[in-house]
Formats: sequence, C-alpha cells, structure tokens
Amino acid sequence: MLTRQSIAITQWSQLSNSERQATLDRPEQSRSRELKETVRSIIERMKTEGDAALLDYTRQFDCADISQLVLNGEQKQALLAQVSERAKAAIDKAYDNIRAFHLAQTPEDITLNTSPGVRCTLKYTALESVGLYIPGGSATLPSTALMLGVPAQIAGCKTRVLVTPPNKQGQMSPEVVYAAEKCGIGTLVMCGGAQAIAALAYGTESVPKVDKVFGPGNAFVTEAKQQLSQNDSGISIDMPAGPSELLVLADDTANARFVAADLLSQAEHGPDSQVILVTPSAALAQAVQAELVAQCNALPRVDIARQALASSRLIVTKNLAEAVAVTQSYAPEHLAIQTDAAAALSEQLTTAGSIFVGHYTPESGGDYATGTNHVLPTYGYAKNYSSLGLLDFYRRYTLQEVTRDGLADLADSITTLAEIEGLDAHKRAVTIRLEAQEDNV
Ligand code: HSO
Ligand code: ZN
Repeated sequence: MLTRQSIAITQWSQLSNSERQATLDRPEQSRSRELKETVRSIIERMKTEGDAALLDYTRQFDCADISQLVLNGEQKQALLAQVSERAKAAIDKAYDNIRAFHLAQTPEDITLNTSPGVRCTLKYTALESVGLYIPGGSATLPSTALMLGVPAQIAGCKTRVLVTPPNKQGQMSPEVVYAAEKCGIGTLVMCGGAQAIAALAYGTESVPKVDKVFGPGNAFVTEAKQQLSQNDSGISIDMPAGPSELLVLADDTANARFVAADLLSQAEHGPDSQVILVTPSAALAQAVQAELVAQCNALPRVDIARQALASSRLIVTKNLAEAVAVTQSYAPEHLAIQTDAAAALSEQLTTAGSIFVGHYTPESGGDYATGTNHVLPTYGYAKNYSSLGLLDFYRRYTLQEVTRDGLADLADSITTLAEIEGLDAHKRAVTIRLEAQEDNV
C-alpha cells in the first residue's frame, strides 16, 4: 500500500545548498566490486568458450534450457503466427512514425575548398555490423527492438544482430520477433546479460562479432558494455545507461491526474526509477500527491512503482523561473512540460534526453509511437550525451585533396608550425614536393 506520507513534498526555498544538491542526487547505482568481478569473469570465459559458455549461462541466469541460440526460419514463422492482428497494427503504426522521424535525420556529406586548391570532404558511412540488446526481465520490449532496429535499417548496417534473453520456456517474445522482422534484422539470438554483450563483442560460433553495441539493460549489461568498450574487444557503445527517469515541470494549469499518471508510467519501470515533479504551485503538488496514492494502488505493478516513488520527489519552487533552473540542473532523461505556453517555455529547457511539450503529450507517447527515440541519456548525462538517433549508426571520416598550387599556398603555414613543433620530417614532406619538378611526380 502506498500512502501520502511515503511521498514527501519539498519546499525548495527552505533547503540549504547541500540539501538542494542531495535532493537532486541520483540513487547510487549498484556498481559494486563484486558485480564488476562477476562481469569480468563472464567476459573472460565467453572469450574462450563461445557458444558453450553462452548456453551454460543462459541455463544458469535465465533458467532456459536451450540447445540452439539463433532462431531459424521455422522458429521465426511459428512465433510470428502467434502475433495478434491488433499487436501487428500497433507495431506497424509505431514503426512508420519512428521510420519517418529517423529517415529525416539522414546525414549529407560536405565538400568545400578551404582555400584555393585545397579540397576537404566530410563523409558518413554506416557502421558495418551492430548488436542490438533488448532487455528481458519483467517486461518484453518490442518497442526497444523498433528504436534500435529502425535506425540500423535506415543506415543500412550490413550485419544487424538482435540479442534478448529467452523466457523460462526457452522462447523469444513473438512481438519482438515481429518488430525485428519489420526492421529486417537478420540474426536473432536468445541470450541476455553480460554474456550476451560479450558474445557480440568477441563473436562466437553462432553470434557474429559486431562493431558497436546498442541498447538498455540491467546493471550487469551496463557494466559489460563499459568493460568491453575499454578492453581489447574493439567495440564501442551507444551511451552510459542507468535507471529510467521522468521530471514533470508543471504549473497550476496542469491536470494533477495527468501528471500523476505520467509519473507512475516511469515509476513502474523498476524500483530504482526516479520520478520528480517540480512546480511553483503548492496546490498542484498536494493534488498530485493524493492522485499518486489513488492511481498507484490500482496498478498491477504497484510494488515496483511504490519502491520507485520512495526515492522520488515533489518539489515546490518559489516561481516558474526557479522551476526551470532546477530542471536544467537535474538534466532528466525525460522532461514533461505541463504549463501554460509550454512550447515557449521549452525554448529555455535544453538539458533533457527528450522533452514532452504540453498537457496532451504523455511520456509514454515517446516510449512507443510519436517517432522519437526512447533510448536516452539518464543519470544527468543529458548534459553531455545525445538521445539516440540515426547518426549513431554511422561514423564520419574526412578526405582532403591538395593541388601543387594549393600546397604552395599552404606551405608557410605547414612548415612554420612543423618548425614550432620541432618535427622536421613533417616540414620536408612539403618542401620536397615544392622543390621537385612538376614532371617528376
Ligand atoms: N521509458 C523507457 C522506454 C520504454 N517504455 C519501453 C516502455 N517501453 C525508457 O526510455
Ligand atoms: Zn517507459
């Protein structure tokens, strides 16, 4: 049972600076030495034992006794046959919107002459092979398969591997398979946890090695992504991940029932999710507090939501400007603005993974179907990381082409800088060319 006492209302003006800091601190992430050591040993074993270790870990951690990791055509068809028409229509609609929004992000190469005879080009090339991690656990997430699969498909990454833990019966979610098929993902693998990330990073007999790993996951997955992106495997990762967060910035025009429903939609993700209301209206804070109790106790996932609400906050500020400042410094993964003139206010709010503008824009809209990506920076990383987009599936590189006249024009700059840096061979690479007869090239 959730009671009003379990969700405190905080008056921002009554807090000292250190109390303010503590109020906005994220809950400690469990990155204990023990967890790091467990992940390190899983990675070590995966590196040498491949599929055998992967099957063994799947038995141990997912309680699924499977003998084959990669779905074959027959298995895919059998799972697809279980997807209802209603589920297909929902996934189709979400797919279309996500595709449209990500297609519009297609990058364009740039070529220009920086000076006469000196031509520079910036090119984008799709990553060759990508691994897409879809968490299992308490919810199956076909929406995450779309968020990762659609941009990988548009970019044209040749090898696209989806990994997700099987249920205890050794099955993959039929809806995840349907979403993956729409995105043309060639390889679907039943494995999860740190062992799945290691399989993608090193490759196994049945899992292709990839260049970059995407997707959210639990503490083991996050730690494995971290370790593998720093060791000899050569993979990169999308972003550091943490528990889901929502901050609602609202004034007295907000509907307390809508606000509470939004806060609960993130709270139900996990006990470590964090949800925050920041408002200059004390009356709204009280109404939301009462609504949270009423709505939470009616949810099937009440136990999870209740635990998340215990570390969540309802903050009352002295005015809207202070509410904006609190929001900017917290840098939430999701920010919902439920105020008068929300669109105008959004111009002042930049440090968030994704912003939901106005009373009729629920956060769950972006989780599923508006078209924006739901893989977003958490834990304050919205200050320096971007929300996932099409560009994350490319890498950029540059070209330059210089004519003899162009080189003559650049010569002083290059040779002088080479002298300053004491790098004579650099200087000679220029002078040797300019001294040569043109027909000696
Ligand atoms: N809110 C989650 C994404 C999600 N919600 C998936 C429902 N399904 C993190 O952005
Ligand atoms: Zn969500």
